[in-house]
Amino acid sequence: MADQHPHDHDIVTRPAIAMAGTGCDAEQYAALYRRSLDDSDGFWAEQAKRIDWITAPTRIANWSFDPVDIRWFEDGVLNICHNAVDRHVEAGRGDRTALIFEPDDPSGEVRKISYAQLQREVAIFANTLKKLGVAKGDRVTIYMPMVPEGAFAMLACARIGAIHSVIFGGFSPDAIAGRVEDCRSDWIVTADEGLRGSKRIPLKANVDTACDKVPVKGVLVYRHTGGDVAMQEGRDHWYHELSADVSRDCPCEPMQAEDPLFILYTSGSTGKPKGVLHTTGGYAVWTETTFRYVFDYREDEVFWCTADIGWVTGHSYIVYGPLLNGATALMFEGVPNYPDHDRFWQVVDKHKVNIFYTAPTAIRSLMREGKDYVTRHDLSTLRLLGSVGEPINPEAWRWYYETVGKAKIPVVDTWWQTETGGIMITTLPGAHDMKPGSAGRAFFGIAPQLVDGDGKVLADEATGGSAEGNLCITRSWPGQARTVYGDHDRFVQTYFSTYKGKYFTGDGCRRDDDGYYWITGRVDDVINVSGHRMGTAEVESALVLHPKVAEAAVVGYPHEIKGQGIYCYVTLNAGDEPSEGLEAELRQWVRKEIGPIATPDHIHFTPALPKTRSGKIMRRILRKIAENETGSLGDTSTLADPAIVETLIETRKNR
Ligand code: 6R9
Repeated sequence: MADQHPHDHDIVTRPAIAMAGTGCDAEQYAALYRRSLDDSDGFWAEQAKRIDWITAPTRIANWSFDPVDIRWFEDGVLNICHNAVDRHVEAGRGDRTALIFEPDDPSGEVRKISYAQLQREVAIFANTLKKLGVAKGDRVTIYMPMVPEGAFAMLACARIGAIHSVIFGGFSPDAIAGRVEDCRSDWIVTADEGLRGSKRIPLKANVDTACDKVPVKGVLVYRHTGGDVAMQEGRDHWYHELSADVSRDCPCEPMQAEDPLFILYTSGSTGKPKGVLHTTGGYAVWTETTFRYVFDYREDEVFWCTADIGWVTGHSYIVYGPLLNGATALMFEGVPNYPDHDRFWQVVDKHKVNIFYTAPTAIRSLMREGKDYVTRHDLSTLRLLGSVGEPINPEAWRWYYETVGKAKIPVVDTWWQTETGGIMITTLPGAHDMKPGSAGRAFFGIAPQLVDGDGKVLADEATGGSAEGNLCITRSWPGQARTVYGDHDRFVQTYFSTYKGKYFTGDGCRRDDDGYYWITGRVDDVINVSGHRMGTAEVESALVLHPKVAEAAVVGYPHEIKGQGIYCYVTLNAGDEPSEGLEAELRQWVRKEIGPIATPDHIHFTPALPKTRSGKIMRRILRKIAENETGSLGDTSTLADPAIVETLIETRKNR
């Protein structure tokens, strides 16, 4: 009872919901959770039965966190595309809508793609990739706008056993080049342009710039806006031309459960982004099962996850999770505030959305515009709301619950990561009361543990009780990432070396007496800006590439809308002077190097950075100054030059 917190008892009783869907009630949760830990193999063998296997697995879990070697269902053979697409058609459900496409322009053409059409489109896409020369095991980079063809491309790769690496359409040419090079991808699938909030995004032009640095064998270009693009003879192909005469039949390649499915780059606390690798069988079981239980899906419902397919949330809950369940998923090309701040709610009514899954940053930015944008819409089809990507502050939670959900429908706050493949901590809509600001309880098979800096166990499911510490997971689950592509040592170092034998999430967390987890944010040098995960080191590397910058230190600070903002301390080379012009230039510079999501909020020029005598930048102090909490700087005795701190406080930006 030592670590009780005032919010622990803010309970919102779950609205009574009839268990008509795929979810479970409180009693079932308790029994299933118990079994998932006590008889893990039995539990997962049973969940895996909802997947169509070419050869059913007999070995279920086979993993070790020391040394790190993770395998699930390893003698099973399957194809995830068959499971997400074909089997629904074979079961006579081909007429059911798989994807609804809502374009950026509200008066543009809506597309409804049935499972039968999806099967045809994916087969054609797969044959087009083959025609280009793509073979099993090849890495295919996908840099697409939010259009169904992005999902077709992913599923087509899965169908033929190629490994997809999707890059968010907001990333820069340099970011593309780095990722293409890292996984040695010979092929890129892109579109002429993307469209967001009526702005055109030059996707193909960005790919061209990337390919000047890192050449590839082939670029497949989907014509979306019809904008002008340059096509390079021999390398670039229009999708509509290359696909025109391919066969409509394409068999699904039998894959071993542990064959790679995709690589997704994500930020860590140091250096360049890591290519997190997910494999086939475990990821299929995990996304199928989490979607099923967390969203309590019912036949014919429309599920809308507002993420981009360039992030893991889009992979798991626009494409794989919903389609594995035979659900109808909405894909939205646009942004929440175009043409106006009620676009989300307009789309909910237009497509009769039942389950809506978005990020706290979107909720906060819409909340700021006032309730009227929400209340002028009916929203009566909504049955469940979800949140993901960052901690949701209780105020935003209440607005979401009361204003959008009319205090009648449950909210699930789902904690998970690129590395976890799917949802790990959440309440289940038919099983649990909610606590605004808490992600909730451990999902089936998940064993969270809170440890202190020395690795001492403070609380877990076995000990119970409340404590705050660093969040580890002590046993593997099917959707866990298996490695960092091409660099298993880095995988081991990053996730399994801080606390030997445990997976360390990088997040701080509190557990309360009711077994609810409250994520407190990252404890490493990773920041979360509008739900986009970014390493401060990435922004620093971009800054020091500028010829006038000598050194840079980047920290996050609380930002009302974005969750965290980007605060950069910059020292210039001798002879270069700070100016407003240079400040603007550096902002542009980072945008260009990484992408618009990394645009610094504040650039603070300083003659020097506070360092220890051994030369380590004291980030703790820089964070405090950026947070405007200069009254509590803590111990500054190890500083080489304490005077610099006074200067920084006087000249700080975020007042
Ligand atoms: C799915 C996704 C992972 C990091 C994670 C944590 C933060 C995600 C959260 C949350 C509090 C939630 N995070 N969901 N924090 N409550 N419901 O976002 O993956 O982009 O890899 O980010 O996001 O800090 O460690 P990813």
